[in-house]
Amino acid sequence: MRTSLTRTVIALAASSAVMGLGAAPASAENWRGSDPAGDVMTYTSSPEPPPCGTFTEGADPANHTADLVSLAVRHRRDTVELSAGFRDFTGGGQQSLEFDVKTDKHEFSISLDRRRTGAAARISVLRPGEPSAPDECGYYTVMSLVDPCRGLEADLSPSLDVVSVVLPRGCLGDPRWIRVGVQTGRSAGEAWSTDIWAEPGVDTAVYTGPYGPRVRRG
Ligand SMILES: [Ca+2]
Repeated sequence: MRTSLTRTVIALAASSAVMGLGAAPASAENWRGSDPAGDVMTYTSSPEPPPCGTFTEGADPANHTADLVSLAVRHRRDTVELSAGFRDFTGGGQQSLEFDVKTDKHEFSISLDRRRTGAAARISVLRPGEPSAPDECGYYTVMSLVDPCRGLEADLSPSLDVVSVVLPRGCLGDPRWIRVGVQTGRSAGEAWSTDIWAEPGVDTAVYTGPYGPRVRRG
């Protein structure tokens, strides 16, 4: 189960700073993929009945602000640029966004966390560990190491409905190629709204990814 709860655990690991596959055709240095509009899912949890409570999943096609519509990757000589396009990124509210990056060496997660009270976002490069075995309720946890990355920058542009990050290739171990996925979560009252970029027909109920094709260094 890939839920906001799981991703929240990752965010907490990042904030503490102490905790710590598949082939695809080669492609050029730039790649851009689309994601359907109107496919935001909403999750609500209740503690009843114990011990696992109730977890309710629903569709929220009218949600604009958590609706990913594009993913773009530029793998340049010295930097990697990742951009996520939203249906409408205006408005405030707590929101998280993660670019999942698989390279020829490692997997990374570039995490942005915008607090409820401001537009500024915390941004981190994480190296996720293996998920724990699911507990009796099906939940698992993931410990992620925070990788220092000097030069990591993020740009949240509500007027363009785009969130982008730029980072030196060295922060990803100077990879020969990268594959990228993206997901976002946003608070919506008592619920948590999420969207995961995916090609049509691709299952998103996995721990990491799905990923786009390999994008080699330009
Ligand atoms: Ca979408």
